[in-house]
Amino acid sequence: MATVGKVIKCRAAVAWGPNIPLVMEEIEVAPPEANEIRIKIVATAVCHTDLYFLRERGRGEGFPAVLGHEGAGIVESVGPGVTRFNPGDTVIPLFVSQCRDCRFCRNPNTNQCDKSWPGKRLDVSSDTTSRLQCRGQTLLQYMGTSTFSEYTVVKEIAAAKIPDSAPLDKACLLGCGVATGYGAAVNTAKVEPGSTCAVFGLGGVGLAAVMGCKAAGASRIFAVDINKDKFPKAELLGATDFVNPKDYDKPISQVLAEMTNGGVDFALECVGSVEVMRSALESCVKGWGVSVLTGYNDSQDVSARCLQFLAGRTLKGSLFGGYKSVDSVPKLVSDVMSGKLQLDEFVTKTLPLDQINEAFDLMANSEGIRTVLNVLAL
Ligand code: CXF
Ligand code: ZN
Repeated sequence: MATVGKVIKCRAAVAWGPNIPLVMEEIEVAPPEANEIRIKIVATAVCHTDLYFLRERGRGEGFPAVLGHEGAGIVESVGPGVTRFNPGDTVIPLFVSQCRDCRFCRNPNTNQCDKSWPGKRLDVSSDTTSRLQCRGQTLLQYMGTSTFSEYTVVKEIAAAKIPDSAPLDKACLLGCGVATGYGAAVNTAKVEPGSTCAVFGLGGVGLAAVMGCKAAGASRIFAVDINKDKFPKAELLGATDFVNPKDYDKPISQVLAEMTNGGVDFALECVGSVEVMRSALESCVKGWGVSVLTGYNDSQDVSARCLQFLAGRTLKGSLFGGYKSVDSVPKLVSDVMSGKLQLDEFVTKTLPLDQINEAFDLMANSEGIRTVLNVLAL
């Protein structure tokens, strides 16, 4: 390849600061350094965390940056020491890495790789360096992935190799939303056959959680959302009951308790609201109810009465659906290719990368589930 070892000039959507639209810019992408790979992005989608970081977080740090963490593409070149990839491989960049070597990778019960982009900060790749530059400034590599660009560089431990024949315009959703929700149900909650579940929030993560509850054999899946227009898709993916908190003048936990003889076995919070996290916990049945939060908010604390826990409820968190990323994403892709996992319903709009601000507006207005951006670099 003519570009190997050279700086690539390409187009990317740059976030120059909070609460201002992204700007399509020409950026420079340096060659991959040791144990890194440079990827030509083919498709990428906007996740709510991108929107949260840009518009809702309310702090000025972490800019300029290239956002984006639901992407898929082709390896353009590899840095020294790379053993897992060759140029031409089809890959999904991963914001949770899997080095296979650290204490956490060696433990079968967690996916919290110690070499991962640190969960504490949303603004930098894990070693705080960046291969992206624009107008003489370094662009932070958001979540270590920066997929809103024609080219990006990631660590080799932060990419999953997938079949060349995978449909990248859908498989990119496995980089976050679908894996997060589906895995929260099957891996973290460990939903049981015949159980009752409630899924709070019917965006991409929530719908995937509904799919996970169904796949795990739940007998009743309550879909909870303040927007009733979200219910038909939830039904299509397996929800059996629909609850709009706006229709009731009592806490939704009480409504669910009355509908389920005391509360659901499993509750999944897929909104990122601390109030909803508390409701989800309180909606679980005493004795054994498990509540899993997938949403994110770094400015407010989650609170709950001690008695909720003393009565036998458990509150858990799930990052990337608890999946050991490098090992699991190829399996999820093969589930998509065999028809076991349905992604079509999640893609509600397709746009070129340069219309990315429209995709952010759609997400902000809760219109549709995922906008997939086609990245059309030569
Ligand atoms: C995020 C939530 C905030 C931490 C990183 C992962 N989940 C999905 O976008
Ligand atoms: Zn995400």
